[in-house]
Amino acid sequence: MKLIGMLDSPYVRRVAVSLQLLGLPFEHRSVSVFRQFDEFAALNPVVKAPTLIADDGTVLMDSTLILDYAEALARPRSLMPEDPAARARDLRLLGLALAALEKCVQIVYERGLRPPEKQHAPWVERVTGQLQAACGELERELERAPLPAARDALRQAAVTAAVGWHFMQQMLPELLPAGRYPQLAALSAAAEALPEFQAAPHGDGTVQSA
Ligand SMILES: N[C@@H](CCC(=O)N[C@@H](CS)C(=O)NCC(=O)O)C(=O)O
Repeated sequence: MKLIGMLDSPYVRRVAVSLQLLGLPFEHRSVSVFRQFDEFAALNPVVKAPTLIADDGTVLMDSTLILDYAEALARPRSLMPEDPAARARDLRLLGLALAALEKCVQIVYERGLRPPEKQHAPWVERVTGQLQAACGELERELERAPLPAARDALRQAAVTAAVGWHFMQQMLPELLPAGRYPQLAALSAAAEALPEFQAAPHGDGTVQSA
């Protein structure tokens, strides 16, 4: 199967790291949704990263849906807990991490894609508050019970929180001072040292399988 999209997208990166952890071989093509719009559109006319082209040619998009498919392929290997209570907690953590990422990307697009005179301060303020609320909740959850960051115990919630924190620190460090979020910073540092993260570094490179 083929994973399309750049590793500067946290959504592409969480899929790239997860496919490796699940033991699923894939080819990565680093195509930009902005600079290579036409090339991307030839693979997926909707131009959403990540896009996954399955071995039978099915074109999937949205990282969470792609990971659902990957989990089905990898069974019995999984990055999600089976136990309903443990699963509910991981889903809560995932919801918080994905909400934070959505808000971060909204701010990045507002700043990067809109001309300054068309930026709407009340909207940016609202989204910034939501971003900080999601990271604050996530930090409190990790204080209460940290997520294991050891390679063999790593779950999807940890992959996404770690990829997400690293991305947010690259993009909006001034809105999320690392000292205020020590649990997230520690999880991210431990995860970034793992081979599957190092094989898929944030940026414009291609996954070098771990
Ligand atoms: N909920 C989606 C978000 C994906 C997303 O927004 N990807 C961005 C790149 S970071 C993208 O495709 N942007 C181009 C666009 O939306 O037009 C997911 O989890 O995959």
